[in-house]
Amino acid sequence: MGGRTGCGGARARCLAAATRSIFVALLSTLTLPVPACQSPPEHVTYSFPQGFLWGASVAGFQVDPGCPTLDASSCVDTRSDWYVWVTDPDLVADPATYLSGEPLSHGPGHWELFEHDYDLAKTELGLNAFRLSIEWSRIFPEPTLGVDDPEALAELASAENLAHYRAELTALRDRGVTPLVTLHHYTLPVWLHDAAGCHWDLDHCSPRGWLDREVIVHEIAKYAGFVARELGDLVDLWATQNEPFAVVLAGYLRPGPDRTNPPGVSLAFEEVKAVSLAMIEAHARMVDAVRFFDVVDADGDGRASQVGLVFALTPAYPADPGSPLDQAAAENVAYLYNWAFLDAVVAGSLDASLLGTQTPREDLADRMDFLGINYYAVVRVEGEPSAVFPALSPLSTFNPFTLTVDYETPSGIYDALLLASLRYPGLPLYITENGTPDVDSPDSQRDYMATHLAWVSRAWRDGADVRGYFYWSLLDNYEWNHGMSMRFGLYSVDPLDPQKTRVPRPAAQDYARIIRAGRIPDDLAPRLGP
Ligand code: IFM
Repeated sequence: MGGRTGCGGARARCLAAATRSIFVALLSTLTLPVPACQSPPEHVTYSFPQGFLWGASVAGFQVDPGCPTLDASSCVDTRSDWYVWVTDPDLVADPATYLSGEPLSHGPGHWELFEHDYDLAKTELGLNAFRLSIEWSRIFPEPTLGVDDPEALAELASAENLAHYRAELTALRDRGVTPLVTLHHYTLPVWLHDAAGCHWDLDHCSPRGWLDREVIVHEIAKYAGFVARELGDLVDLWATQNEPFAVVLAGYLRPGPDRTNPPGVSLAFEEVKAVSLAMIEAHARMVDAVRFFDVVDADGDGRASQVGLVFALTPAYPADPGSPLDQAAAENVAYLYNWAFLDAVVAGSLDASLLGTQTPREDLADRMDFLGINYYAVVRVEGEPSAVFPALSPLSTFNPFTLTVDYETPSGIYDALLLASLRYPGLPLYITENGTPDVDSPDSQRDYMATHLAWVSRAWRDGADVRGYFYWSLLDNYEWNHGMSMRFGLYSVDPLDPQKTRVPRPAAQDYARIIRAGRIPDDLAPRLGP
């Protein structure tokens, strides 16, 4: 196993670069002008804190379909906007949606095979935690509009699907695996979002998803509270939303080949900011609802619930570290892509117009018990002398459409953890996703995992309160608009295999060894380059 890029082989230089990056970060509104070195020092024993959560992550829409024997009517949820998005022939035919057209039946069928998957998770990998999502449209296939009383909501809920989730969560608990439940992982019920109608004609479509701000904030809080009431005896760790910024960016600002979320439109900046604000408010109201309704301490730690948000935290570096324009632009990217949203949900400091000035909002503050960080990439930024899109923000002194996204910088996970620690002291952190689709080149997934984990360990040693790591993903799954063409699984699943057999990749064995040892065994530990 080798680190992908070395840092000159000098331990002192590595440490100096890391330390410098932290202090410069602190002094410059918490962005990183200089990337930390690429490989951790060789001598470090990569260990992890006591009680560390070792997990893997999945999302319902991505893993549930494709059941070997169950009828598609129970295996596939046809009531979500994403179902419409990936199956509507006109949407699939529109090049602007970048949809693969892959049938959902090619998915790994976790809805049916969950007991088997949790056996693998426990007995083969040794996981003590697992992140899954509950699908809103499975709980409430029909509208809940105008119904606020929990007993009346219970009448509307799908008893069958609630029983299914209870069985899944019980299967985890029975195996001694702590569930972390995401309540909103991209999908909305069709009765709140007409994905096709809004893609073709946003002005006249109905319902309008995140654009119907008051409706959606109210309804998602009701849904979150209902799930917490029904399943809170099995769950203590809740994430309100997954990667809200991706919903805003790929759904409402700039859908593109990398990701399109429904409705896949490019709105005026004012409307984009309104969507972002809706998601911020939704988070706060969901937290209130979960805290109110989850009254059972499932794991006996004295707390019935801990509620956080999962965010793709992206460190930003100047393309030319010596250029003041690039440095300023990198700070602005860090603010607009990360902190503007996170400051609102963590501290209740809201900058709704993205002017760079924040106003306290009491009803948003103190709504984060932890931050889930999804780490995949860093960005490198070239600066402009003035705002490229003043109507978006005076801070847009960079072109958001031509940023260089770099997926090959494992030290970015360290920077993400340290930056979050410095900005939000005392807030527990989890890596809720980290993984690579590059699974079939020899050792790349193994290399990826060991190197990123080494940096997580290093971040912990340097003071980050990181409490768990969830690999993305347990299984090959339906990667949104890409279908099954991007595979992230520790277990491969052939989309055309009628049995959907799970076959471990070599990284699965590595992960099991790391978990068993509670550290990265020496033969797996990344080495410095020449
Ligand atoms: O598959 C996705 C997941 O749903 C959200 N985070 C990124 C993953 C890989 O693209």
